[in-house]
Amino acid sequence: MNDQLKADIAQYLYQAERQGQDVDKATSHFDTDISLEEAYEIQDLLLNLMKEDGRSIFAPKLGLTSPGKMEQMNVDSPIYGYLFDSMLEENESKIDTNRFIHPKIEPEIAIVLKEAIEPHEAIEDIESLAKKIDYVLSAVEIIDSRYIDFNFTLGDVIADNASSQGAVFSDQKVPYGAIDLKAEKAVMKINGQVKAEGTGENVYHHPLNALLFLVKAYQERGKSLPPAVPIMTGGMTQAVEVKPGDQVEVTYDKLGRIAFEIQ
Ligand code: OOG
Ligand code: MG
Repeated sequence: MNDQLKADIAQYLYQAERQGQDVDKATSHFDTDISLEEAYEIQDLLLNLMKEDGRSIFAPKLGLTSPGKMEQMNVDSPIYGYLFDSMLEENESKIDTNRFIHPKIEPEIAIVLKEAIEPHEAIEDIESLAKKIDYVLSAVEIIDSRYIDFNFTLGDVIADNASSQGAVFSDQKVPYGAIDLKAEKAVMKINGQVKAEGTGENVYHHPLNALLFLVKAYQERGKSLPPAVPIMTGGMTQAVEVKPGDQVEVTYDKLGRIAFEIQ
């Protein structure tokens, strides 16, 4: 794929996001395959366009880490993308979804590192990764693919910044090691009805395995993984659609409750 096509795809996705207008997946619209490497290059171009608007990156995030979600979206690998500070929403608030096309919510476990993980550090397993962790917290991501009906290939969704558009974090920080992340359960209710539930085990068998995937992807690309920001490890359940008026409540066994109203 030539550089012009990468720039055109980034611009196509940028305009869709700015205008809140869903579009055909890039691989169909531009009649091209997108390899994983090309997809992350396009994602970088898209992030640059968003930064030129004055928006700043808040934290990286993982996606498609649960076997259930991989199956739902018909893909076979986790991915990563970025939350911008403009995407952060308050817990216990009303969330204006005007900027969204077709929001869906997913409960997540987020992990905060004590110190950066550099490209050449030897982090081979979750035991060595655990030593780098400061604390964990609950999150609810509000995703919003720019693609019609969330219909995409792996290359498409990576290029589209992993469907990022919103996130709510709990302010309850739980020391890593104080709870069993694999067993931690989230129950997601909309208007009082349970819509989805799942545990940390759904996140790549353990949220730390998901984070390890990100560490490896970053190290392969010579990037340093930042400390002190919550890194979402991916949905613990399938994503569920929300609409204005919905009251969302997600309770976790040990992590903090997250609730908000969709407007
Ligand atoms: C891609 C984003 C997936 C997650 O937690 O799995 C994601 C999508 O499903 O649109 O953020
Ligand atoms: Mg997510």
